[in-house]
Amino acid sequence: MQKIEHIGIAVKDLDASESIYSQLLGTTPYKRELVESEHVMTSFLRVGTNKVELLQGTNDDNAISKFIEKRGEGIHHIAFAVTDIYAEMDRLKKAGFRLLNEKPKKGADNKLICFVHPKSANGVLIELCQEIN
Ligand code: CMX
Repeated sequence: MQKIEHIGIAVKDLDASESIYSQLLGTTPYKRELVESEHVMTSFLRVGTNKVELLQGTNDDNAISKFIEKRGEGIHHIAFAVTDIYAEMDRLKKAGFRLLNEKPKKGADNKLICFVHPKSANGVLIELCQEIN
């Protein structure tokens, strides 16, 4: 894996959190993007070569709202950049990690993504992401 690409933070109110993280990081979000398949609205801020992704659920039944209901707002996942997501998925599967996707799917910010179950990684939801060229 190359580096931490972004850290995903589950929030209740995207407008309010954009304001908090803009102040905190001294920058403004460079994009908002709806991930329709996941029912989440995302907002991205750059911090050096990494990013912070703020996530808010857009309906009553999505991973972010469920997470907040159970655990409150906070760090939802850590995403690692990979150059060959198929090879990494194969490597992790063979090593016994529980992948949440059979095949990579289209994620926010022009990425192919795959999640690894938090029970496989000491309680942390892991995302693999590969830039789509
Ligand atoms: N980080 C750490 N632990 C988490 C978690 C997270 N983000 N989400 C859930 N969990 C915990 C639950 O609290 C639960 O813990 P306990 O058993 O100790 O109570 C455990 O994981 C398993 O929960 P589950 O009932 O099997 O599964 P859930 O229905 O809670 O779903 C998960 C959890 C990770 C499988 C599901 O959220 C998922 O498939 N996530 C991937 C997709 C996603 O997160 N999409 C939103 C982001 C999209 C984007 O970045 O664009």
